[in-house]
Amino acid sequence: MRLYSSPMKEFAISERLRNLLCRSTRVTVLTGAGVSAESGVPTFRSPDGLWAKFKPEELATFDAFHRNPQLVWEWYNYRRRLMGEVLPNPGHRALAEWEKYFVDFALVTQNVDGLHRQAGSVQVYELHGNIQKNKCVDCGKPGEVPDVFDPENLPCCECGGMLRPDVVWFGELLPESVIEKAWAKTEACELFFSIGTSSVVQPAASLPLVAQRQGAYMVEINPEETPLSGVADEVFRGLSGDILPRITEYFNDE
Ligand code: BJW
Ligand code: ZN
Repeated sequence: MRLYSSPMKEFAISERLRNLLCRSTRVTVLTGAGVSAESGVPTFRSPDGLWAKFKPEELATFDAFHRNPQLVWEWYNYRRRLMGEVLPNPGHRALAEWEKYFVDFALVTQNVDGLHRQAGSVQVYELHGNIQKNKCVDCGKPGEVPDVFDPENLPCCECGGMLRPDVVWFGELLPESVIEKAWAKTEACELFFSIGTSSVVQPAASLPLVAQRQGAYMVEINPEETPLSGVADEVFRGLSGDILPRITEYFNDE
């Protein structure tokens, strides 16, 4: 495994990756919260991340919502407002460029913030949903919630069921068609990047290993070591907003 750290005076990538960037057609990228960190969106598991202040079992499970929907709605409204105010960073913008460059490019994200689309990415597989959307707990239909939150009057669907944020909580299945397509793009790719994720939440954490098992060259970008680091074919130890635009400079622009 090759390891590069950043910031560095001379940015270097392996000959193998340089060649793959020029001749690969099928490239799949998995992103996590770290990609949005430079936009000001808190990550989950960093020392100052969300799970250092809030308990996932009180906020990110269906049981938690069932027990205390007001609390869960307040937390999501707070994060919606925050995510509504931030902008894509150079990492998001670089990945939007990658989609135009590679013939068959898939961007699989665990992020619910919508920043990849905002940066111009089109083919985005949102594994854990989208925080700006809602769905009914009974019929599953999408629904709108009022701008002003009234804790005494929680938002409901036309069928009478409660509305909830359209995100995937612990213990819930990922949207079937999304994970199926993401899995297929992972199995078929020649080059796979795992970027800004702690690689602990399943089934997303399996994707880089699936790609590698199918013969893809697997690259990690993360300032910290993760369970993936030891098995990745190449690791860039740095910030995605710094590393991704530098990798783009190696694309064949003939
Ligand atoms: C930078 C950076 C910069 C910083 N540049 N990098 C036991 C064993 C195995 C599995 C399980 C188990 N018990 C239960 C499970 C299943 C569970 C799971 O995996 N749990 C593990 C935690 C143990 N998974 C599920 O429940 C999933 N469903 C499922 O498996 O269904 C089948 C099933 C059902 C029932 C039982 C068992 C199986 C669903 C998972 C849903 C995850 N939902 C959340 C919340 C989404 C909504 C919301 O936002 O509110 O998704 S949790 C949270 O974690 C969020 C994220 O998408 C997800 C992943 O986090 P991510 O993106 O990796 O962020 P961080 O913070 O962890 O890491 C950030 C990284 O960035 C760090 O490494 C930094 O170093 C780095 N970084 N700045 C680049 N500038
Ligand atoms: Zn309904």
